[in-house]
Amino acid sequence: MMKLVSVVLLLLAPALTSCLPLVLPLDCSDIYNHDSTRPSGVYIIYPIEATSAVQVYCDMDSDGGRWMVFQRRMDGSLNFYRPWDHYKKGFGSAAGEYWLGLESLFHLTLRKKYELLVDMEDFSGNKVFARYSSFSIDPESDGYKLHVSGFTDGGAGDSLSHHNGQKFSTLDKDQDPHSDNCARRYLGAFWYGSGCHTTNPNGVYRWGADNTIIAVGVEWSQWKGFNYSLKTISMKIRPVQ
Ligand SMILES: [Ca+2]
Repeated sequence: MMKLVSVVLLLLAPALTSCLPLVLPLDCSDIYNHDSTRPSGVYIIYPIEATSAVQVYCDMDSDGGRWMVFQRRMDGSLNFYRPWDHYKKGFGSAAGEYWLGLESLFHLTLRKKYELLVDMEDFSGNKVFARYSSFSIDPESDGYKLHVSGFTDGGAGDSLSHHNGQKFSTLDKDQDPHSDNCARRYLGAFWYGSGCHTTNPNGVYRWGADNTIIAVGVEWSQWKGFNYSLKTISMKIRPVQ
């Protein structure tokens, strides 16, 4: 009997799978390409496989849209000083502050070539950006090492190239080449380098200029220095066309 059931299921398998929607969006670009009138907002994507549904914020406005936000600070409502497991799996809400997760990022950049846009704003309403024509990360077995290149200046200057080639570090997993634990020293989590950081987007949310503790804020040093914590910053990727 079991054998018969197995055979019947086997014969039915192609018919069953053809009933499922075949194209699950991998990223915001897939959503845009399916319907270019979709506005910026929260969407469900499937970065790893059909069971990997996750909410993300899609920026359909900046420079042609299609951007998938993987990191966003905007109001200080969420604590970003978190351990490895949180940065691996992701945390927060796509409607507000969040981190998508390193495992999803790895799978995405494995499947497509991506570019990176970093948008930021200070507390005076000034907005700038930095753009990189190539962005990818390695698997966890290689420490989710960052590969970023092809800088274009949108007024922010280049604070990310220092981090190229570095592994990701958190308060409980020091993979940075500095003798100290950069995540603990600067109260964040990032691809810290030999000098720890030139940008600390997952640092402590502070309201603008604050030099009480050096370089622990949400900083992009080439624009505002090490003692100015930004009002907003978001890191977003889209496939290179
Ligand atoms: Ca270290």
